[in-house]
Amino acid sequence: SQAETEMTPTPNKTQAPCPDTPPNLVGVLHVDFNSKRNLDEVRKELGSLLQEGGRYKPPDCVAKQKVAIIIAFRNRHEHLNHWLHYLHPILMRQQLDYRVYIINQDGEGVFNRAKLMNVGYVEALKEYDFECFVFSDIDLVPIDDRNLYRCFENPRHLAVGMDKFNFHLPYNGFFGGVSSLSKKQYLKINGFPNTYWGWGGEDDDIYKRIIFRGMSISRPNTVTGRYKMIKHSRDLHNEQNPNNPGKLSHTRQTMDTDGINTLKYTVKEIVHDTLYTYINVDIDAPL
Ligand code: UD2
Ligand code: MN
Repeated sequence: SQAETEMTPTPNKTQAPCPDTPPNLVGVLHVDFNSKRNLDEVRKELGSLLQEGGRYKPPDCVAKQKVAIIIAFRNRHEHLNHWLHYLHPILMRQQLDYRVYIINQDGEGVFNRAKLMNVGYVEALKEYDFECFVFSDIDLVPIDDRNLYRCFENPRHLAVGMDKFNFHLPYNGFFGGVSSLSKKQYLKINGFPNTYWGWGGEDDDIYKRIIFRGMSISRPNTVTGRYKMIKHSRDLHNEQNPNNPGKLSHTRQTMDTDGINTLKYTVKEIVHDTLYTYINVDIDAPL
């Protein structure tokens, strides 16, 4: 009848899953930090392709994973502009359903990269059902878009070859720079430590947690895993902490009581910019 015809749903609009290998990757990229970029330029360039909050979904297929990109941040605006300019197009070509979180440490206290990453994990999950978390420094840009910002069978270390280390791993257990963990992998290690204030050690603690929980490290190959780091000096209030290396001999004991299960912080502001979600957070840092 007439009524039934009208009720018939429009032909199957369900999208197919995106292919295993994204079809539009280009491989080796040209990355250059010499020219300055400002945020408005990057907004003009990429804003129309993104949803508010620095969010993207492939338009014509269902992404393999929902990925939160989490960056610990304070006072690195020039780096942020470069990072956004280079990473958004790469992540789009990788056909991810992703969103970028800039976790800003409020105030002038001692910086704490790993604790900020924990905050990013919790806050991102309040917004969307992410299954994968990529934790990145703000100053690292991959020079090959085949280095997928996704999660794998094991926790992944993505920043395998950095220009500052002559494109080689500085040591076997190196886990710094950029890494990815699925929600399940992250919870298995009780997240990251909250107690590594200042520079150094937190990445090694995370590595140990992963090994102690019986997992291994997945890595891209040394060609795909190449990165450029924007040259910088050590920031104010992120001095190398001489107490951090010693803590590493206790990770096996401390990991159960220092992590996502003991995380405390206060969100002061959330801003949904076109290019990213900015979360300003008080993490009770010592001065
Ligand atoms: C190395 C590791 C990094 C981390 C750190 C020790 C590499 C490429 N990365 O980085 O993952 O393990 O050693 O803690 O080897 N940040 C700010 N504002 C600040 C201070 C830090 O935004 O005032 C953020 C920013 O995202 C930065 C990251 O923290 O990229 C790491 O700090 P860094 O770049 O000063 O340390 P670096 O390059 O030695
Ligand atoms: Mn750096």
